[in-house]
Amino acid sequence: MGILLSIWQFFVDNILTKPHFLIGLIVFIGYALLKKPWYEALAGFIKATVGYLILTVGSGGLTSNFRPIIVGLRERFNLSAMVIDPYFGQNAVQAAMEQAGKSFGDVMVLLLIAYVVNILLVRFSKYTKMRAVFTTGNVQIQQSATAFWLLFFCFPEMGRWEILIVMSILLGLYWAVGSNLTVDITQELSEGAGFAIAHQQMFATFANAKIAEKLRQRDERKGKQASRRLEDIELPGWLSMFNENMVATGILMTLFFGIILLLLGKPYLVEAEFMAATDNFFFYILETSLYFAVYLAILQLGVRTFVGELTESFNGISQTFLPNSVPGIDVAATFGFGGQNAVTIGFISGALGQFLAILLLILFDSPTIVVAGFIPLFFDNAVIGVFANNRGGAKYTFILPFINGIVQVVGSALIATWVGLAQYGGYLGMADWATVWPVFTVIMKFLGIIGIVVVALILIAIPQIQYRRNPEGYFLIVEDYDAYEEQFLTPNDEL
Ligand code: ASC
Repeated sequence: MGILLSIWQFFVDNILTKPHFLIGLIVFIGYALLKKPWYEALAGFIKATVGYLILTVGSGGLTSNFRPIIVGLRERFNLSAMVIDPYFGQNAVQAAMEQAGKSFGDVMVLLLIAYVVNILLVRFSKYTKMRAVFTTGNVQIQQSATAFWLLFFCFPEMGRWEILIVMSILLGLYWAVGSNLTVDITQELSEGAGFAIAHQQMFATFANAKIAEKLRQRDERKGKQASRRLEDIELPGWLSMFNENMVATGILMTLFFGIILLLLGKPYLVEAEFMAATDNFFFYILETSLYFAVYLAILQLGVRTFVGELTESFNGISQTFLPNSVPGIDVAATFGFGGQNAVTIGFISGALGQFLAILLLILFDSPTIVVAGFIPLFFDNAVIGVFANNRGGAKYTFILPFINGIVQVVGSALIATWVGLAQYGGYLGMADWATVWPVFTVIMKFLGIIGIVVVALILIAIPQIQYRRNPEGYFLIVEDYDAYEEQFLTPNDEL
């Protein structure tokens, strides 16, 4: 047992929680199963790993550059507030567990069992109807931490093994069901690139994609001219510069971060070592803001580098071990598809929604004040923007992320206050953790053990309902996208 656990620990530390190696390994195995020569499998491994690392440089660059700026608002204005951000959330759970005298050492065991549950559910997709394997280990750890605390809050008396078993089942189900929810919309967005989303806003993304679609259909029924997608709108005159993603991002971010940086003020920025006293404030703002466009371009290059490899090689896995399945990968991969300006607009609309909600919390004297965190602000709202635009058109790219921004703040404030995490300064804050998980927590807190069964049954039922809506197309969309498109997508699905 000891040796097995050490091997597992090695695998978790070096591969499972490093999605670039996991995706590289999946590509290598996929090509090997397709009986490709070893050098092609090796080349695939390298391209996939490098591509994924490029994506990480992009998303990591965005995070490390812009997170301190957003969180700076808290320090600058001396707010004693809770930051909604996955890393702050994880630290808060760890601090809370220490205080409660609980050790979080079991998280690796939990990850193992939940991972196996996830794979088994997809292995038996014929019965479970779950078609996507979650591969984004970095967020799985954050989610395990928060879920652990939520469960501990509902069942403080539960023993170690019981907690581990219940959580593995619930988390394994959440990963498989959530990722499966995004299969169809992601396949349609990427025109069959063969992946789904495995992240922290899968339910929210699905819900917003469907809402956008329904609202567009309603507009059409009312005889209104349907709103076109951003990429199909040719802006006239000087506005035409916004047609180009890099220019649009550069200008919008300079305005957005310009305001925030002005609010922070040069003295604070110098004191907090963001800029040198000798730097010119205007050029500092311009350069900092333009870096947003730089990292976005890097991120999109990364997506282009690895997605093709993954699409092709995963056939090897879906023809053998995991029939009818696709890999669930980081949400940032969707930013390489659809209208590129949707990413930027989704982010800004979401930010406006969050800021409004935070203002309301302050005005209404909420016991918990929230500070926006960059990761929920950007990754959640950008993806909602991308799908709202893809399925509903330009109008909803502005509206839906704005609403989501409000939901993220209010949902996080409510749940974190209730379960006692707010006082530790952070909460995960991503859309599913401000909506779906709080609902699960309420169900379990009030129904006890029966609540666990209810949550599990809800999760198990979701893919069954999806399947029943289109039994012929359900697996076809992952097996053979072209055939699916021909059979099920009418020209009406084009905006
Ligand atoms: C998260 C998280 C990250 C980012 C990254 C986005 O939730 O913890 O580091 O989003 O996965 O690409």
